[in-house]
Amino acid sequence: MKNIVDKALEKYPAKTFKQRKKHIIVKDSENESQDIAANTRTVPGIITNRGCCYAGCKGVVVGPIKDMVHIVHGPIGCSYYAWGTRRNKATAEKEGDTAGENFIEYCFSTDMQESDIVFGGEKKLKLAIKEAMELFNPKAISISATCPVGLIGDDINAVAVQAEKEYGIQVLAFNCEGYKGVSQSAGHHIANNKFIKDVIGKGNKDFSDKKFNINILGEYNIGGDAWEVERVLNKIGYNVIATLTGDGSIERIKNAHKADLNLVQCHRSINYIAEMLEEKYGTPWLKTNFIGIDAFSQTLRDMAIFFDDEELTARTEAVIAEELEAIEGEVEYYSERLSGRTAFLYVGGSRSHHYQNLLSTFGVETILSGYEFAHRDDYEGREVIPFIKPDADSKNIEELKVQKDEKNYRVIISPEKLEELKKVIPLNEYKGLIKDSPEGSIIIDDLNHYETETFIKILKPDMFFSGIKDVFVAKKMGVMAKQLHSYDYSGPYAGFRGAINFARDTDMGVYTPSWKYVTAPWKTEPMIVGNVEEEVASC
Ligand code: CFM
Ligand code: HCA
Repeated sequence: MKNIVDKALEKYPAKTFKQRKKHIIVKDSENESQDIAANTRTVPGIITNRGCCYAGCKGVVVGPIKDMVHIVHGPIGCSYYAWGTRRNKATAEKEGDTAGENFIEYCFSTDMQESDIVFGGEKKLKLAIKEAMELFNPKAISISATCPVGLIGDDINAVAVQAEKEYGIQVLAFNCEGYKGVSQSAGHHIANNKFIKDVIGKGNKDFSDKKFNINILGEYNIGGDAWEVERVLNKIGYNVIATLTGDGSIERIKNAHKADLNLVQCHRSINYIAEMLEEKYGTPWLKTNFIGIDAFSQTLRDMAIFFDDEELTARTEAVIAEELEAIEGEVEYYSERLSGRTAFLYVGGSRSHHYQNLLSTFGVETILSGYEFAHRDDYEGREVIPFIKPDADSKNIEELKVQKDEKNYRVIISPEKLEELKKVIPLNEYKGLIKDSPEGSIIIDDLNHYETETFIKILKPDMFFSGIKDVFVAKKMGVMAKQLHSYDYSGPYAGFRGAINFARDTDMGVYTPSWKYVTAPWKTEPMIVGNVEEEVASC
């Protein structure tokens, strides 16, 4: 009897079967060396859910910075796609050099036409910068390159240097052409390198009157998540210097080297910055999870352990107790209605891990989880980093080497104490998705539409959490489906209150009477794979 994975892939040609099999594992804790193939190019012809390098750079990391004008140099479609869909929210800063400035709702594009592709688009880019300056007078501008820009060789860096001289502002040029690298993750890396080189460290704000200075890295304020996390952190007594990059401010990011601790939420998109900040400025980083009641409480306790301050620890416990008390009744109500159900989680590079805790709070078990573009360390933990072979990204993206900044480097905690702390909290450490996943659950890299359908037919989950490109497939199969990238129109889902928003939305999805009007294909057509009960029993 074939196992579930072999059965699901059996319609593939032999070569594709072999390739895809390496990207799928069934969690088995008896087997300590479960490895997975990741960060490789998608098999041509397969309908992947991945995005491109430009999406990772402009759409994900750079775009949420509110007090900059982000100009996309390329055809209008690239700008339009990245306009507002990600739901990264922002409000203008109340003080500082960019107070009152928020350009997040706008979509700036050079709108390249065929003639620009033939004769070059630099003139149009210069004109776009001039127009942006006249209309908005921003303190900083970003330029993101799309595919044709790289192909025709427009020099966006030269245009940026010239504009800096002309207008006396900072202009950051990102060579994040969509085709570069494997996926969005290449774009994260390009964006991060530039922040380290040209932004962080440029600020000189003094935080010596503040205690517990932190940065939040890899949190993009989708549906207001960062706001909900900050609400709780502020209540405990933390001072957030900068968030990268949700509700982000270029002025704040310039001062990010002043923090005592960096919190790393999305390891995939930001681990480079965390590592480089430690090398350059001595700031340790802590792996956090703001999603899920237990996970968030644990993160708050880990932070208190790091700072080792009696008052802060007491305040942490008091705030956790207060927040839990406020949601107690709803947790109980939704747990009763949702528990015992099963879910598929399929998102970009970190949520499929983070959301497992939130689902389990309400008694929902994750039976399949996958990432679009994570790297092996996101699955297997950071200890595999030295063994990861060079990939397509390595050829295209600069591997930045940073050095100690003698002027700004600080020993925040003695090396001995740091080693002690590493034994109790995840300092500079990420153990990855596999170790935390339920036994027997399926873990998939770069899940595609064909596999989505097949695994739904075999495992029949009660819920499917994913992105816009595949939720409808699941819905038409009669499975409740919800977008976990943009949260559809809802959120925040982070923190204590966010957990209840998530449960309420999921509950609505599960109990809506509309399911009565959908007939799952397996009720009317023969199964494309064998007998479900038999398959599940044999695994
Ligand atoms: Fe990190 Fe993200 Fe994600 Fe991501 Fe994304 Fe996103 Fe995502 Mo969409 S940075 S890896 S590139 S948590 S945009 S906010 S939801 S795929 S799981
Ligand atoms: C991106 C952005 C995206 C897309 C989501 C989706 C997001 O990768 O370009 O496919 O529904 O979160 O908005 O991941």
